[in-house]
Amino acid sequence: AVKKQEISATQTQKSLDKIHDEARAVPAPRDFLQAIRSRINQNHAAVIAEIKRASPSKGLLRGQTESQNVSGSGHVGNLSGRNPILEDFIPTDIAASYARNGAACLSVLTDEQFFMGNADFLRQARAACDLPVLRKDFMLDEYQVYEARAMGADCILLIVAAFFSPIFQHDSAINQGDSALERMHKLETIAQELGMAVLVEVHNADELDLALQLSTPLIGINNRNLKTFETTLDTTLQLVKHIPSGRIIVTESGIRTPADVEMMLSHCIHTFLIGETFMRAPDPGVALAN
Ligand code: IGP
Repeated sequence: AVKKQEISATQTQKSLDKIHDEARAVPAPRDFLQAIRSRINQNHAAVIAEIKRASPSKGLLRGQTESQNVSGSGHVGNLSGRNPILEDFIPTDIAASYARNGAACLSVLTDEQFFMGNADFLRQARAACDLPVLRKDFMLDEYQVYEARAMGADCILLIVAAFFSPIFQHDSAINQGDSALERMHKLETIAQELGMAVLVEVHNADELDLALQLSTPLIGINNRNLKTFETTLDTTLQLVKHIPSGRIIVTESGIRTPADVEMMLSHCIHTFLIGETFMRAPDPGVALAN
C-alpha cells in the first residue's frame, strides 16, 4: 500500500490534493447506517459480511497465495481435501453471494501487509452488488480517509487502540501532536463531510469512553484482543452495559454459530461483523443465510 509515510514531504501536499479530487469524483456513497437500520426494522439480524483473504492470527483463510498458484494446479498444503473451485477467493462472487443472502453491508480488508488485502477487492466487491461497503483498514491519517472514498468506500473504521499504540503509528500521525481523541475526531469529520459513515472500534471500557465522545452512532466492540488475538464474546456482553441507547452496537469477531447470533440478539445486539466463519464456508453467502 502506498501510505503517506512512503511519500516524501514535498509530494505530500500534491498527493493530498490529488486524492482529494479523486474522492469527490467517484459516485455518491451508499447509506451504511440506513442499510443496517432497515434490516433491524424488518426484525432481522443486520450482518456486515466480511471479505478477508487472510488474517494475522489465522493465516490464509480462503483461496491460494500467488506462490501456491505458480505450481501447476496450485492447490497444495492445507487446501488439500477442499473444493478448490468453490473456495477460490473471488471478491465479486463473494459479494454477490452475500447480497443475495441478505447481508446488510460488506466489509472488505484492503490492508496488504497483514491481511493480504487490496483496494481492488473493495472496488470489485462494491461493483458486484448494491450494498454499502466498509473499508476495513487501519485508518490513521486524513490521506487514508480520502483514499477510502476514492476507492468507493461508504464507511471507514477508526480503531481506538490504534490511535494509542506506537506499533500502529507512522510519522504523519505522530507529528500532528494532537491528542488521540482530536485525531479521531478530525478523521471522523472528514469522513462525514465526504458522506461516509464511521465505525469506531473498541475493546475495553477506556476505549469506549473515547468512542462515545465522537458523534458517530456506530460503535463496534471487537471481541478479539488485537495484541494477544484472544477472542471472547464476553467482551461485548460486558461493554454493552456502558453504552447509552441510541447507538448501534456492532459485535465484531469470533461469531461462529447460529447460537452465538441468538445469544447476542437476546442481549439486544442486532448488528454483527462476521469474517472468518463465512470465509471458510464453501459458499460464504449460504453460510450467512443459515
Ligand atoms: C471479523 P472474524 O473473527 O469473524 O473473522 O472477525 C472482524 O471482526 C475482524 O476481521 C476485525 C478486524 C478488525 C480486522 C475486527 N476488527 C480490525 C482488521 C482490523
